[in-house]
Amino acid sequence: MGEKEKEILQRLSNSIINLDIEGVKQACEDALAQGIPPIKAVTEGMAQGMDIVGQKYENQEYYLAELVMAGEVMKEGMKVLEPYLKDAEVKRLGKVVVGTVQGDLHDIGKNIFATLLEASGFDVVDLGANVSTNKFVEVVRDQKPKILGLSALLTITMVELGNVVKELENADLRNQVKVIVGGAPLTEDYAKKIGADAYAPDAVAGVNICKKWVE
Ligand code: B12
Repeated sequence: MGEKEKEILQRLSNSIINLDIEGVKQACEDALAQGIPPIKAVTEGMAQGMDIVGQKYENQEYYLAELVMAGEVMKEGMKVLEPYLKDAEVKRLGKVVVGTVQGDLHDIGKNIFATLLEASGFDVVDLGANVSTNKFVEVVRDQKPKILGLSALLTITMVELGNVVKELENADLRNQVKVIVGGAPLTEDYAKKIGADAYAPDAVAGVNICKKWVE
């Protein structure tokens, strides 16, 4: 990696940490101008900053207001990068429904997953955050996606992932759809335990699993 590239990735991360909207927009534009792949600007730039914001929150250096701001700053950066993430002409790979489970408002990671899926040629139906189990079941029944992607960021909402899987079983829909789960508190073991088909530690790995499934 060149010095210039390193500097821009660092600036992307720092802009998130410093809650600097103008800085993040500028850094995203510089990343594009420098030919840094937009996905790299997300995963090795802004997402790194978001991790540090999380640590600062844990250490009580940052409070809820800073968390909210960091989320907003990342969204502004995503707005700059998104057109370029979606630009590529790619073959269509099928439908994926995504959403964050009930009681959980975290949607930044889920949005990145959705954006990367679209960039890879999937048709994404994004149900947003705080999505009820019934809603997921209904949409799987009506829209018949190949894949359902569920996100949970809180230890108290992780259980909802298992509830969705169970309700899909009860509705006789479980064998029609692959279920992939993601979000910071999850583990491979947990995903297995609740009967999901896969877990991914990050959005890129998640998209790669989805691609394998439809090959
Ligand atoms: C930003 C943020 C918020 C923002 C969310 C804004 C938004 N629109 O999303 C706001 C301020 C709203 C918020 C609120 C709260 N938050 Co908060 N938040 C965060 C923070 C700092 C970053 C999360 C984030 O966006 N990370 C960046 C993205 C890119 O990472 P990610 O979500 O993990 O996603 C990646 C992967 O996990 C994966 N992925 C995610 N989903 C999926 C899905 C699939 C299918 C796949 C394949 C992959 C995948 O791909 C992504 C990219 O690679 C985290 C700390 C942290 N480091 O995680 C705390 C954190 C998650 N929050 C926490 C808490 C406690 C809360 C609150 C309860 C605070 C409060 N006291 O009110 C509330 C709960 C609100 C609610 N009901 O949901 C705790 C959770 C602790 C726990 N174990 O349960 C954390 C861990 C902070 C901490 N260390 O204490 N939060």
